[in-house]
Amino acid sequence: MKIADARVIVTCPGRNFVTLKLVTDDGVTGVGDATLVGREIAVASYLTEHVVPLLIGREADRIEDTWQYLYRGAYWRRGPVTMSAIAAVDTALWDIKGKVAGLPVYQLLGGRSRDGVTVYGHANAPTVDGLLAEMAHHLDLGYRAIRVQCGVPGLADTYGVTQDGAAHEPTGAAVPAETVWSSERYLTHVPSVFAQVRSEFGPEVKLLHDVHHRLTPIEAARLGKALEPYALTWLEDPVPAELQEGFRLIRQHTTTPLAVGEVFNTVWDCQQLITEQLIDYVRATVVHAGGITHLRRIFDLAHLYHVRSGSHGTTTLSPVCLAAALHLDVSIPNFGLQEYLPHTEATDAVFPHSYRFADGCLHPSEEPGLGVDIDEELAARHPYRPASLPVNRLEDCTLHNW
Ligand code: CS2
Ligand code: MG
Repeated sequence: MKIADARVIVTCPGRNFVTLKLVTDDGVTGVGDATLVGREIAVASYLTEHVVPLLIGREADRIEDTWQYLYRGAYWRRGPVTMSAIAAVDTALWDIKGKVAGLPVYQLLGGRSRDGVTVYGHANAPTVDGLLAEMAHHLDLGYRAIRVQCGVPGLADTYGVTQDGAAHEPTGAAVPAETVWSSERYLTHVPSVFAQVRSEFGPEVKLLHDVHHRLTPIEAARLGKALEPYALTWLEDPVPAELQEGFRLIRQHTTTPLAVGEVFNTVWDCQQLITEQLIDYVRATVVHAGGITHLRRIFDLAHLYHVRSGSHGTTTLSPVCLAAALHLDVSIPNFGLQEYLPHTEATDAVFPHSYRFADGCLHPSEEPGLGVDIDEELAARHPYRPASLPVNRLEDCTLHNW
């Protein structure tokens, strides 16, 4: 069974998505997400110009060989563009293999290790009162784990916070919006937010917080320590992770669990973090970490060091990525949590899928393959619109991490 056709589909049903659709000479299809928000066209052209010509005529069942062929064969390895392109091919080939086998992909990955995939949602608001209302709303929806983000007095914008509590996924204009940040104001305010959330909702609900790469290791150590009384499930991306050893300083000062990795592309980005047990959750996900094949490798290494999965799952990743992630989430031994922000109706219409949310869990599809597809006709009605993530500056205009 050979790959006979490969189509790169760019669509924007509310936000931009890049999808690869493979078709075999037997007419079996497979889909893979290749969305890299703010750099979508770079991946689309990498696929169209450099990968698709190599796929036509290849054996569709040789997933590992194709992965190695695209990774080693590129000579220029790693990086978000290359690994998102490889991820799309890998994911589509697993979809095909599941359909040919007549099994949902999680059965090919070793079957179920749990009944459902516990997810976390986002509660956010400019004020603590608004946040408490959003928390109550998410508990009513059935979430047992909730990420908490709140406005900071003195800052007009804060990562993860919208005026109406909607999900904070700010890809606006083609030219990035600019926000202003102060770590001092933030560090002063955040512990009091968690004090109020815990006193309002008690010890049961799992609480998470995303620092979004904005602190230095010693500032992160201070925050982690100040949050210890509130028993967070994780503190996410406390510092940029290029300097993996930077986490040693955080570990020296706090027992607050750490989660990192949504921007990781290969196991090399987190090898030291995992083998030195400097983190507790790795947040890499299918589309940016080389697909199901490579993400499983990352989780297998993590498992040896008591590190659990906590895959990225915002609406900047398509339903194809989420569907694929759920097959890994339900089968790996070291599952922790899966991020889940519902996509819009327009997006769900373009990407019909059969995973479902119930009682705080997502349940992967039982259909053969991944259980998701793309409606190409509908996708074509939503042309691409350039959109960038914001840029962040300190109060003295110094360029900082968004
Ligand atoms: C965030 C993301 O959900 C998260 O953990 O870090 O929303 C991130 O900001 C966006 O996906 C960037 O595209
Ligand atoms: Mg994050």
